[in-house]
Amino acid sequence: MTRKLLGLTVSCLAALLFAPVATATPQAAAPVRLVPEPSSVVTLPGQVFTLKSTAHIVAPAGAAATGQYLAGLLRPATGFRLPVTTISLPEDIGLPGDIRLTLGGPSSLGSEGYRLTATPVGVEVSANASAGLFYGVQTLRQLLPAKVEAKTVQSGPWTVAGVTVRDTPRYAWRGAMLDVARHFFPVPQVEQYIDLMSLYKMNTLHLHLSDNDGWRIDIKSWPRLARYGGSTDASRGPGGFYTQDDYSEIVRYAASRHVTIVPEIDTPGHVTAALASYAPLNCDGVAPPLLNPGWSSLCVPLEITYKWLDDVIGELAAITPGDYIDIGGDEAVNTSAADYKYFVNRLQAIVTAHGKKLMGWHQVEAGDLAGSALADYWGTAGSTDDEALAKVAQARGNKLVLSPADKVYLDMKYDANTPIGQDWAGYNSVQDSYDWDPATFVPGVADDVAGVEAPLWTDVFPTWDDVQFMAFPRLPGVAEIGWSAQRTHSWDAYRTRLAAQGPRWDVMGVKYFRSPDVPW
Ligand code: TNX
Repeated sequence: MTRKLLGLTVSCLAALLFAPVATATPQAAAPVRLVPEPSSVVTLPGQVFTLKSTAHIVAPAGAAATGQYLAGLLRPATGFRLPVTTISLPEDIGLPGDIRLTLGGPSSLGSEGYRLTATPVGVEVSANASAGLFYGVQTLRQLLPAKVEAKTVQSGPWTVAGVTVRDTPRYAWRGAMLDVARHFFPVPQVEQYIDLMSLYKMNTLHLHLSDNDGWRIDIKSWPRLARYGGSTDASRGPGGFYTQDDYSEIVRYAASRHVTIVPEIDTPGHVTAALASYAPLNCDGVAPPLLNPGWSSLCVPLEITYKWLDDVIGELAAITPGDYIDIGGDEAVNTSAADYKYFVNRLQAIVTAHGKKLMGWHQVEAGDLAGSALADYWGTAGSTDDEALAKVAQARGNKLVLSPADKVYLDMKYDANTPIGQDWAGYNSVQDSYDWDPATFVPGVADDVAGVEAPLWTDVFPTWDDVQFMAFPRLPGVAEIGWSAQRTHSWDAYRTRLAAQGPRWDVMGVKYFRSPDVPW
C-alpha cells in the first residue's frame, strides 16, 4: 500500500500513525447476496472489512451529497459519528478503515455504473457520476448486516465481505408506478416507496395522479379538482391530495435518491373526478356525482377541454423537472376511435408546448406521436393487438417501457390463496415477476425497449400495509430485470439472494409477503 504523506496535516498524520493496524484477521462476514445481481462480483476469500467508530467517509466535493446520504444511512444503527470529509489531496486514499467515494472511473461505467472494493483496509466506491456512487452505496448497504437498517443503535460488528464489484445497468429505465388516485397515500409513504426502490437501484417513479375515484394534485387555476375531486377514494374514504409544495417535496426527495418522477394525468378516460368537479367539462354541461360508476370520457369536441388541459399540464410541467408528462390514454372505452386520435394529437401539442415529452399507456400509439414519445406497454404475453401497437411505436422510434400485466402488475394476487388483489391477468407469483426477459417479451422490439416498470394499481388496496404486501417481494425482481445482465439470470440463484432481503425488511418494518417460493 503506498500513501502520500507529503502535505498531510499533523493531526491527520497522528491519526494515521495511531489508527488501528488493519489486519486480515478474519471476522465473519455475511455471504455476498445482492439484489440486483451486479455485472461482476469477485470475492476476496478471508478478507473482511469492519466498519469502526473511528471511520470517516471521504468524499470529494462532487460526491459530498452521496457521502452525507451514506453517513445518514449508517449513523442510526452503528451509533458512529462517521464524519464526512472532503480531503482532496492528490492520490490521497484516506486512512485505514475509511469509506472512500471517488469520482472518476473508466468511461465504460457510464453515468450509473460503479466499482466497489472492500478489503480489511477500507472500502472504496468509484464512479463517473454521483448516480453511480449512489448505486455503489446501495451495494455497500446490502453487504452490511441487515440490522444496519435499524433506527436505533445496534451492536456490531459491522462487517463487509472482502469483494470487488464492477456493475453497470442493463436498462436506463427502471421504474415503478404507484396509483395514488384510487387510494391516496401521503408524502411520507411515497418517500418510503422511493427509498425502497432506490435500495434496488430503480430510478423512475411514475405517479398515477388522477382517475375516476380521485384527483390528487392541486391545480391552482382549477382548485375544485383537488378539493372536491380529491375528497374521496375507491373505498368512499376521505381521499386527499398533494399541494404543489407536497409534490415538489416528493420530486426533491426523489432527486436526492436519483429517482425521476413522471406524473400521470389519465385522459381521455378515467376522468370522473375531474368531470364531477367542473360541470363545463361535460358534453351536457352536467357534472356527474363523485364515484359515478362506469366508464368516463372527457368531452373531445368541447374547446374548454383543451383550455383546461393546457392549464393542468402547464402547472404540472412547471413543477416537474423530468422530461416526461404521462397522459394515460388507457381504456378509453367511452371515446370513439376518431375522437381518441384527435384528442391525443391535441394533447401532444399541449405537452410539447410546455417543454415536455409525451408518455402514455401503449394505446396512445393510436395518435400521431412524435419520435420522442414513450409508450408504457401493459399487454400480456402474445396479445396481438397490443403487439401491433408496439410495432407502431417501433416504426416511429418511440421507446417502450415494459409493464406486462401478466408479469409485473403488482396488484395481481400471488396465487389463489392471496387474501387481497386482482386476478384478471392471472396470478403473478414471485417467480413470474422475475422470470422473463424484456428483450423477448414482445417479439421483434428488443432494441426499442427503454426498460421496465412495475405498476401498483390500488383499486382494491386502501392501506399502506396492502401496498407493501403486494410490492414485496416482487418489486426487487422487476428491479433486477431492469438492472442485471441477462447472463446473470437464474431463478434459483435469485430466490436465495432475495431471501437475504427478508431480515432487512424485518428490521425496516416492511410488511412483505413471505412467499413459499422463497427460502427465507
Ligand atoms: C387496468 S392497466 C387499468 C387500471 C386498473 C388495473 C387494475 C391500465 C393501463 N389500466 O386502470 O387499475 O387494470 O388491475
